[in-house]
Amino acid sequence: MTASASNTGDKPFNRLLLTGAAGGLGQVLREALQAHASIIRVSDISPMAPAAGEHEEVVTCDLADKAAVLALAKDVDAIVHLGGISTERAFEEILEANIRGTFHIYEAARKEGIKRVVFASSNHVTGFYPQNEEVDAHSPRRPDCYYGLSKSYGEDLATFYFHRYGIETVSLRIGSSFPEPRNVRMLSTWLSFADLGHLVERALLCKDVGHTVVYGMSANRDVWWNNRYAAHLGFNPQDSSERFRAQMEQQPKPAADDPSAHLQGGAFTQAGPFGD
Ligand code: NAI
Ligand code: 15L
Repeated sequence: MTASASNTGDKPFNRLLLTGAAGGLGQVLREALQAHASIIRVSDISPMAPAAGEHEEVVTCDLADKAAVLALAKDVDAIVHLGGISTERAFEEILEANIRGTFHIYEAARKEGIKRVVFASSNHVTGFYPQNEEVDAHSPRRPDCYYGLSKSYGEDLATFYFHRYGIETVSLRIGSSFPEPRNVRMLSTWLSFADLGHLVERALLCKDVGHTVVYGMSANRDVWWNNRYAAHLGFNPQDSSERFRAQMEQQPKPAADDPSAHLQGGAFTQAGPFGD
């Protein structure tokens, strides 16, 4: 277990840092992480709502600000890094929040002696695979946009900081984590909030992960990803998108050449260009 040497409580960690805590998944994990740490330091560039709970510390921080991120990680035992831009945008925006921001997180981990990071990567690291091809953590990456490239770089940072400094990471290539799937594509990519909570728990508590890459998906009927190289995590999703199938299949079908119908990354594969 990656626990604080100074932790004397009955929870595995004394203090966890959660970035992106004001976002959709941040809100979910603020609640779910309570079981694992005495204090959660919840951080975002945006205002936090609801305000700090009893076992939370709220710190407003721009991930692009290196000094601020170093201060943010003080006295932290592990980091769940969700913060950043979560869809496709112009490269310059992605550069600041995601590329520099994730570098700052790893530098802060190095300087503060933090040995475990859970990194919210994305299925868009491999978005240019066709939907009829099975992909696993060893498949060559095919990022489908600047956003996907930034997540791919985040995974490279994780590998480097493990080999160079012994900082372990579980990179979660999250599919589509929302209360419910929103379209037919998400019947394959959906990750329920309950399964997300379980996945993050395994990513924090599992021993000897080195740098493990795992796809974040529920136990859906038709999946494109195989987690054979992450079996040691013990991630055992319980939900399935199947109960939403009839409802999703009532939506108008995308045209045959629409990327949502044949590429794993769907619409992300066609975003941009920006600023022409
Ligand atoms: P979100 O967009 O709701 O939350 C991201 C949070 O990061 C926001 O609250 C935003 O204010 C914050 N942020 C953006 N730029 C920042 C900066 N410069 N400094 C500090 N904070 C900044 O996204 P969501 O859905 O909660 O996703 C969380 C993470 O999981 C993201 O990294 C996203 O890329 C990743 N992910 C999410 C998926 C999903 O289906 N929800 C799928 C794949 C990956
Ligand atoms: C992501 O990486 C995004 O953060 C999220 O908003 C979804 O669009 C998801 O991928 C997806 O592929 O559905």
